[in-house]
Amino acid sequence: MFKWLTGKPKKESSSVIGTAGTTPLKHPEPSQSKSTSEKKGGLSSLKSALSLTGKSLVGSLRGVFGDSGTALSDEKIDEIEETLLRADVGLDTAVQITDTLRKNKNRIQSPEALMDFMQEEFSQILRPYESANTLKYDPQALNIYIVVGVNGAGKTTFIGKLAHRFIQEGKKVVVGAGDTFRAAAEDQLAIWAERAGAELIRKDGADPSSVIFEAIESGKNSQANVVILDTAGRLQNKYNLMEELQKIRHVIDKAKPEHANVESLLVLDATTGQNALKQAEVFKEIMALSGVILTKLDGSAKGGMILSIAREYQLPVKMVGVGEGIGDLRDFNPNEFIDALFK
Ligand SMILES: Nc1nc2c(ncn2[C@@H]2O[C@H](COP(=O)(O)OP(=O)(O)OP(=O)(O)O)[C@@H](O)[C@H]2O)c(=O)[nH]1
Ligand SMILES: [Mg+2]
Repeated sequence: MFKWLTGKPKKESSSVIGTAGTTPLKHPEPSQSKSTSEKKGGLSSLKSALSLTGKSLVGSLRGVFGDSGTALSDEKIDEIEETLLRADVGLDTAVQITDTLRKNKNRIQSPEALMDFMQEEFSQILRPYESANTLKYDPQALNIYIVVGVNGAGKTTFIGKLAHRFIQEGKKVVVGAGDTFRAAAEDQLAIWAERAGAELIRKDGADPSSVIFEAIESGKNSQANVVILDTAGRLQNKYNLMEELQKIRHVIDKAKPEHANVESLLVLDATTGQNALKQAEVFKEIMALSGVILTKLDGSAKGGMILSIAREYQLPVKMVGVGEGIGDLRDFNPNEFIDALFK
């Protein structure tokens, strides 16, 4: 999916460096439908979003195990590895889990024991990131969130949801339309900003850095609590992307006030599986990331990638998108994730 060019970057920036896989390249207006949380109530939507993953993973693992009292053969352990891969647990992580399983196979005599083992393995992988899983917010500072990711991943939608959440909490929010490559992107953010009640800074067709500079200036002048910055996901190649993001980071460092909390958030589309993991690798190489926002978990049976994001890329998942509505954003909590999968 990523077709990196190694040569000199081209000026023209309309082509796509990567897309979020199966997501059609449309730029819709924010969904007017009620959010999943409004329909189903509270935290249950993380659980319902993950129910596809949980059902398929737990169902398949039980199926592979067969009857209680039988021992786990090497063939069965291979099948378990395949089951993990199908749930989008990356290869290295799946191999690590099944290697441990092989060493412990004598004490695992029932499907229940296998589930307990899996839960323990999953929580060991996610535990080191537990404290990093919350989105950092400093009430004494200007909180600046820069949102990056390939096109279609869900950046603009996430920004709308995050702005809404902060505004619901009584915070003052500025959003900066740093994706200046196409007017529709700015229009889309404008609709979200209006719905959320955030101030919008846009300068159609201008250099993204100048928009970002102005958004931070505006945040400082109006004593806002939060500035959220949208960026383009469709740069020509890795070199362009790196140049652009470095420029943006430089501007943020110059413009930010003395007391600032700056977080770089990578948005990944859960439905794109291994392709999203590849994107994590590339963006991590390009810039320091604070964590991942995993979107479209509502439409995916592939929540297993959360494990690989943590273990292979040492990135905490901070929040998850569970629908297209403005309220469809959840904090990510490792224990809740494991509960949703196995209970
Ligand atoms: N089901 C579902 N759809 C989502 C979620 N988040 C975003 N989407 C949809 O994904 C599509 C792309 O979202 P955008 O927010 O435009 O993605 P983007 O990363 O800003 O894309 P570019 O501006 O092209 O770089 C839209 O149709 C959104 O409604 C989610 O959590 N669940
Ligand atoms: Mg966008």
